[in-house]
Amino acid sequence: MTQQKQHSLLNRSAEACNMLKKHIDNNHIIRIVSHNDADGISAAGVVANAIKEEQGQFHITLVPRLNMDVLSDLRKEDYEIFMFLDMGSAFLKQLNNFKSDIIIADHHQPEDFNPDKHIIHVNPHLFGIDGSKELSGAGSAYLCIRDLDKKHLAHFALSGAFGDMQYHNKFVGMNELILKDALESGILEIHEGLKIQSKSTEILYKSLAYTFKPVLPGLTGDPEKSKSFLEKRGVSYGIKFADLEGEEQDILKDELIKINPKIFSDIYTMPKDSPYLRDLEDFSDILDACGKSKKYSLAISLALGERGEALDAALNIRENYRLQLLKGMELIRNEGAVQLDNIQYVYSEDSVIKKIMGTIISIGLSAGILDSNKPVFGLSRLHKDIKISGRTTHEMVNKGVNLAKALKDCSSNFSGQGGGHDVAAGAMIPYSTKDEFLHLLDEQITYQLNSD
Ligand SMILES: [Mn+2]
Repeated sequence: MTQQKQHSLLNRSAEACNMLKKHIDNNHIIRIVSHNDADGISAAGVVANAIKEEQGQFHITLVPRLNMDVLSDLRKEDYEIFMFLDMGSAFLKQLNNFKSDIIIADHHQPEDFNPDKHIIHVNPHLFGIDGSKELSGAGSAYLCIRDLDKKHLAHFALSGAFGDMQYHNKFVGMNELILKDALESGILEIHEGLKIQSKSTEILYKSLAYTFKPVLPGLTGDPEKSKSFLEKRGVSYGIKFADLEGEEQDILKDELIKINPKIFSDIYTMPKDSPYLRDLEDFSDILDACGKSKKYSLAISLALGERGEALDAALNIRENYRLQLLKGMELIRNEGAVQLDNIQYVYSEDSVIKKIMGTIISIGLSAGILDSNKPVFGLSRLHKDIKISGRTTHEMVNKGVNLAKALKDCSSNFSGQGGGHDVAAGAMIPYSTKDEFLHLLDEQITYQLNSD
């Protein structure tokens, strides 16, 4: 059954690949529109690299979200083919009005609509495959170029999967199939080790504080605590992990495993890349930081293999981004979330926090700073609107929670819009409806928890 579903998805991707190849061969510029997070940038990267290798041309735009404004601008553009990556499945009706060919490679809940033949829609959900665990947007995008003999680009798909938190001790489903491609190509290797961030390039106590995936409760997001933790155990905190004596490395390993056993696990590396990008999770993080900081051309350059000055600039941006995350963690540590019956929320008008709200509440949940028994919503005020990011755990999803549905239904009541995944979703509503919206959302989640 699983194989059959995967087979159907691969067939659909092969159709997309044919369409893409036809346009490359006709010297058409491939118009790529993708999401500005690690997954979307990896998706754009995998497709752009493939097109480049086939001597084709492309034009990429990264956007924080697809909406009517973006769509109506794109519709005026004169391209023979558009590719929507890590987005598009929620806009099938609108895209159906485009005159050009379109490839959608997405993994979010699709709109219930059958588009015409000029659209090839690649999305795991269409074939009964879970798009929140088994395939990322970059994964869907990779499948669209896989038949061009591109296994050496498969690691981009996994970088996207890491970015979208699809890795939980292992890759499953389509991600696992893609992992096999990446290993076969020889670009990617796996070995066991401590999964602490930037461990060969960053001072140890900072490495620990910056370790968000997996989290180290008590240390993640807190440099001071990380420093004293190391000091107490007699581990040199002021040098890089890679420079510790073997004995100190062993002590640290034992102590960190006590905090979170998942910290010692498989590490995915690209041995030939720069030490800063060698660890695929670092690579994914750096792309994410560039995207969230709106340094789009830099993100794309990195994805296309540029290093040197581009890498230096990206590292600076990541450093800045990490400091912003620390600020966000401090906020939720100090102030917590506002509690309603079955939901909790964090509200901010801070210009820095607003931009990374989704990430902050995700980490807050996994680090145990926020109560994981209630879905959490991050509310960021943007002039007249509020952007909402919702996050919950797979345990809550098993109990009936579906954030994509709750946010979609509730926001449409207030002429907003929303959607995403059961475990992570987003919405936009008018600011004036904030309190009523939260009340309805609380009711909706309560309803989801009580019905089955
Ligand atoms: Mn994605």
